[in-house]
Amino acid sequence: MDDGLDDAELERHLLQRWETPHGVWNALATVDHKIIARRYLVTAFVFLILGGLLAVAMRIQLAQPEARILDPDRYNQIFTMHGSTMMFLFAVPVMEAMAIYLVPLMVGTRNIAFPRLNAYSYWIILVGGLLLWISFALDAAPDVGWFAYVPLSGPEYGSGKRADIWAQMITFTELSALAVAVEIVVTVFKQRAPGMSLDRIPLLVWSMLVMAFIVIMAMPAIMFASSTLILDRLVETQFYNPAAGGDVLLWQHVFWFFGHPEVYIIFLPAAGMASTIVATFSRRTIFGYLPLVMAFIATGVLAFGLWVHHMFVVGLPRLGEGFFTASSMAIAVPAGIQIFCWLATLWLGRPVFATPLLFVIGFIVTFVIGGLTGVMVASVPFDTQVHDTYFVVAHFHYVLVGGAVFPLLGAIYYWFPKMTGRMMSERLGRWAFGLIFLGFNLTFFPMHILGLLGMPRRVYTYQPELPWAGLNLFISLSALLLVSGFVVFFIDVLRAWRSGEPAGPNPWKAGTLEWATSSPPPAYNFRRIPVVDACNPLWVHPDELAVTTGLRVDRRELIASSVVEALPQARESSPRDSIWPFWAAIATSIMLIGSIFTPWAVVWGSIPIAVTLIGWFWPKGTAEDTS
Ligand code: HEM
Ligand SMILES: [Cu+2]
Repeated sequence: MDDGLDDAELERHLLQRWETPHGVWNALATVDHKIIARRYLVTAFVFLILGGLLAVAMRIQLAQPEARILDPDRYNQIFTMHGSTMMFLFAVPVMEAMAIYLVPLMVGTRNIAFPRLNAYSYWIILVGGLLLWISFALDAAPDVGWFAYVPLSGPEYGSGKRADIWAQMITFTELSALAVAVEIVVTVFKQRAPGMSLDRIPLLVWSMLVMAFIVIMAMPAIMFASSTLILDRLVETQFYNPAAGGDVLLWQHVFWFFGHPEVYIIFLPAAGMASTIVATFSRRTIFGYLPLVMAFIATGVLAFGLWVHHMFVVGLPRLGEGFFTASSMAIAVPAGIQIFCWLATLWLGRPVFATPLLFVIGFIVTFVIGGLTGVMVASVPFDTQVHDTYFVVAHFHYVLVGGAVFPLLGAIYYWFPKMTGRMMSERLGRWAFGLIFLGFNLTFFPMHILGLLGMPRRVYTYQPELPWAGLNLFISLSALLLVSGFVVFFIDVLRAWRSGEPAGPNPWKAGTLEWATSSPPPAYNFRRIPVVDACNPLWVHPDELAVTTGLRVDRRELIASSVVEALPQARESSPRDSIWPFWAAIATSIMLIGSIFTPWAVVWGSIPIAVTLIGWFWPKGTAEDTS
């Protein structure tokens, strides 16, 4: 028990239980949520860089009419790789990574729920990303767009193994996302520090919780889509073949039933980050905590009622058009509530315009523009006009980059000191923000005009007679400005990681629990689990938080608490490190990659998976197993 121990002794015991020892083997076996989240973050940012380089390649090709730098086939692969990488290997995983790092700290617990599943989920997404990028290196990357419409991706037109690789990459990412979502839900519902009742949960945690529920509801649809696609291609099922009673529109329905909520999987965590940063730098509690939580939940529910707006040009019944236009516009209501609450918080507070807040303000501006064009394309006649043009490319980059990348960069500036113990530079941060904000708008705003001038998306070149050349050159030059902003950001990250100013536990004087422990936090997160009596416990008790005692120190243990009131219910053991999730991920990967080539891989490949799962769950007689 930890009751009688003084701080130093307690720390020694806890480290012995929780710390990941040195060595490659131990690194592969670790289940520490912070280490796994760091891996996720680094991996996701590597994919952002790779996806960004592809964007640069497209912009070089499009800078002039009739350029011959990329041939049409390469260009098809590149825009598919760019979209798929950004959506599946950067945006979703990066939000999951932030959840894996921050949620356990913000709710005041020692590790995430199901930590071995967490380790497994990382290896799975890593292999999925490698699969996609190795196929690109071999000139066999998917070329069917990030939504892989049939029949283009079906057995008749999709050549080679390209579409299969896309479909199986999707399987990897959805598997890992589902695993993380379950971990988040259980961590938030069952592992909150005593006293953190539902109305005291930090807003970021709320947003991650809603995100996790969206993942759980949306991913099965894309799982169905990618699996049936590969079945059609590999064993000649006829899901998408109208001649045999299949239906091509079925693909669009199941894809977008996932694809639209996907946008909110990315946006809601970003809204949580914005809420946190706005409150901290306004030096006051957030204005409208309850409306914000309600808006998050409403967004999560409405997200499932508007997928058909991606399909307006397939010819819908009049009633369907009206319904999906109305539901698409309705989502602007919770978005408006959020923006109102953030502005009110800034207005009523004493805002300090540090880099994280600058990124959030950039986010609000950009996201509002993206929302306005969103309301425009929600109208069927307008959408029919601009469908598949650069207007749409402009719209979704405003919501994706404005709505997710900007707040994410703000969040990195904000939580970097917690993760590494070092501060990033305010001066470089301002430069990065200025260049990225300006570069982004100069790059993407003119795309609206190009779209209205009729330039279609996904074309590898265009004729000089068309009135598009000047704008395209301008856009490509502006993209360089945007890229230079990212370069400044990454330089600052690397510089700060090695030699930034030491941060101390709470450099921003923030109010939530992750700032109640050292930076970076120790392996066990908190010496003693804090007791919470407010939304921002560190603002109410700046000197010392009340803590619980009574957890064992001779094994990994944490507090399980009730869902609503967070009353402590039980001492729960938390799994120790294990190499088996790694082997299970390797076995799963062999099965999934094998099934691109032969259906028998599913049969034979399930045997090694079963073996690794037996190893994973076999009782080892440790204290954690027997409690
Ligand atoms: C960093 C600067 C970026 C630039 C310069 C850029 C540029 C482009 C361009 C030019 C296209 C259209 C290609 C075409 O239709 O021929 C495109 C498509 C796309 N981009 Fe980006 N992009 C950037 C960042 C992002 C980010 C951060 C995301 C997501 C989080 C993203 C998601 C997409 C998607 C989903 C597509 C559609 C791909 C498809 O048509 O299948 N982009 N991008
Ligand atoms: Cu949508």
